[in-house]
Amino acid sequence: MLFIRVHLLILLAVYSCSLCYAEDGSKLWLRYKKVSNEVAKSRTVISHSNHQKALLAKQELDNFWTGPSVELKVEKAQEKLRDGFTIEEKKGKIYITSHEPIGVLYGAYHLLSLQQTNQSINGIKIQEIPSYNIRILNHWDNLDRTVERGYAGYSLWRWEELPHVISPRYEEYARANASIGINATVLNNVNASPEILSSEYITKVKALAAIFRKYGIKVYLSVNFSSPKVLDGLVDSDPLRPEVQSWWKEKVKKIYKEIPDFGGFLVKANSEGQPGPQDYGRTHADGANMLADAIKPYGGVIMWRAFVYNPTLEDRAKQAYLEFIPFDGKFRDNVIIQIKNGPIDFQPREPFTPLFGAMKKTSQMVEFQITQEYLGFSNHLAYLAPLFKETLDSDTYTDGNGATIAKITDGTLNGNKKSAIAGVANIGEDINWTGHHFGQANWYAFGRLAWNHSLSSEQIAEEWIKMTFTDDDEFVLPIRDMMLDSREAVVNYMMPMGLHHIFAFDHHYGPEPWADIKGGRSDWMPWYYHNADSLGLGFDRSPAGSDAVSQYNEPLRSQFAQIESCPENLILWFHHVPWNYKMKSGNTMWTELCEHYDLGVKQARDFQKIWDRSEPFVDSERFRDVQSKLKIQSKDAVWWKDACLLYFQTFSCQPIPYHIERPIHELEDLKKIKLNLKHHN
Ligand code: BDP
Repeated sequence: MLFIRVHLLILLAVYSCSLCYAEDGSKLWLRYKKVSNEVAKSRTVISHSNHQKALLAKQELDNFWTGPSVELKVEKAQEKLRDGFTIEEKKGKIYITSHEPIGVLYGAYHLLSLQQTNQSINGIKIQEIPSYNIRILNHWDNLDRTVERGYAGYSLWRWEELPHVISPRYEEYARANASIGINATVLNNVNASPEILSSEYITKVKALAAIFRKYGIKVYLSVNFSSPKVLDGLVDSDPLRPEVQSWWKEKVKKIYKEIPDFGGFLVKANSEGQPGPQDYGRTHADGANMLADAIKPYGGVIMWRAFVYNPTLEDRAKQAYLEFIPFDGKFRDNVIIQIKNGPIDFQPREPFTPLFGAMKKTSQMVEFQITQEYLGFSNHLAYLAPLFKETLDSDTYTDGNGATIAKITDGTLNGNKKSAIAGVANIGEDINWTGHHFGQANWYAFGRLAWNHSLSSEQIAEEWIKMTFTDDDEFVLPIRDMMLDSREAVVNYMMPMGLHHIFAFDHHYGPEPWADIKGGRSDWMPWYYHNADSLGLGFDRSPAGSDAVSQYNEPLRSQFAQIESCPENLILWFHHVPWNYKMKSGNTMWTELCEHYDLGVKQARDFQKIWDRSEPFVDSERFRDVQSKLKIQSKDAVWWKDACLLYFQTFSCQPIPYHIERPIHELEDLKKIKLNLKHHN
């Protein structure tokens, strides 16, 4: 008996130790340590509000805050703070104040992040008001738990067990989001199954909403425009037919009965084979407004996506603009048009979508892709804050200078009642949530920028590194610089100088600039985008070509239209550039292209060196995980470089300059690579 007990004790000790020390990434940036009894006794945390969220804030501070006493207040008079907060230190005490209970929770997490990043709170006096009202993740999760463009395992939502079994990860997910201010989530894929609106699924959604509510997160759903027809056998789903309108009204009523704070719908209509109002000769405005009217009485929002294009003769990059501009001012005030950052599709680099700023009487929001569909899945380290910022800081020149996308979408310029920003999530069931440990940084960065779009990529990276690993400068600084370089490295070894969409067909992993699938849509073929021929490379979008440049305001229009003034990092996006065109560096376009690919490979190898050098600062589990991913990234970078240079060389007919690393692959071998990766939708 005694033997068994001792044995059990040892087992327990080993188990609990491994729990305290296991660094598997499951804790994300929330690696707070529980305070000792002594610390807990040395200070008080008082909440003047009994609201559940304020009490949750108190609980988090009780558990983890090691500083002086704190008082939490929710004050009616502080309306301008909205769900933001102030933190003030006066005479050795800290006061966190908000207008909303959730603001107090945000304030508590902010305070804890100051502690985790070792910042002084003496005399602190800060005020934080979020840039956007709705800070939303879009999950592309299917009801069978596969995740479209997801690279971190199956969906977190265990639909088959809901509503009866509640995974502890639902609350962990909500807490992580709340800690960075994310306050909304779309649970299911934009390629939506009508089933999500069935009573059975609404009950499941209700169970998730109940958990998320504690953390201030509202639930939204993607809806299939044909739901009335498919779910309930209506003859069609024509938005102008009264039966269809009543169907949606009833559906919305049922949802709100179960989930009174339901957020609204996200809709992908008439795009990539999804149904929509155009199936009945109606317009995007007809469709969006019909849903908006149904949901309006409950305060709900319709996020209507502008990602629409068809295989027509018109340049795909121009289509969203052409489709939506005629409806400017025709959308209800609870419709927000959700626009991808670039006019094609989440490429490593695109210019911004010209629709931003062009629709002056319509609320607009940006959609970023956090999941790395086009940036090496969860195998490549690519810190995306610089990509997000590049878009947000772009000046659209609508009505003069300073009309950045940040200001257009946050309501500063057009007084949107509800401003929003969306990120397609990279989260799955993997123990570390995002597949690659550094993928967590992109979830974090999206949340931080949604909260405050003026934060710098550097600052966000530093915060994240300190919270996720260690605050030792010897680690923080090189890792921060590696992160800051990483997106550009991916651009270099995949698609420099404005090249785009030369990925392997369908799954989008690896290069396939030569792909030409018989019977496939031309606008899904790489040649449509790179246009390589004996004269040069790139898509002519100047007035002599597709004239996509005309969708931009001056001075951008002329700047992009003239090859001499076009930014060189987008030159192949806007121009068909001769192989021997003289670049600003003095190189020919061909040599410059070779140098970019070569640089990308070198950068990926440098990341390996930086990481290996940092071994003493990282737990072995995460060290090895990242190390092995960086090996894949370096190999892939060489694969990309060889594939693209050898293929484009068949058109340029020029040697690869001698200062460039020699290819180690044969083009014919690379062409044979067919990865068996499934793309689920
Ligand atoms: C593309 C993806 C596709 C998505 C689509 C979308 O390849 O899987 O369904 O975007 O955003 O990037 O609707």
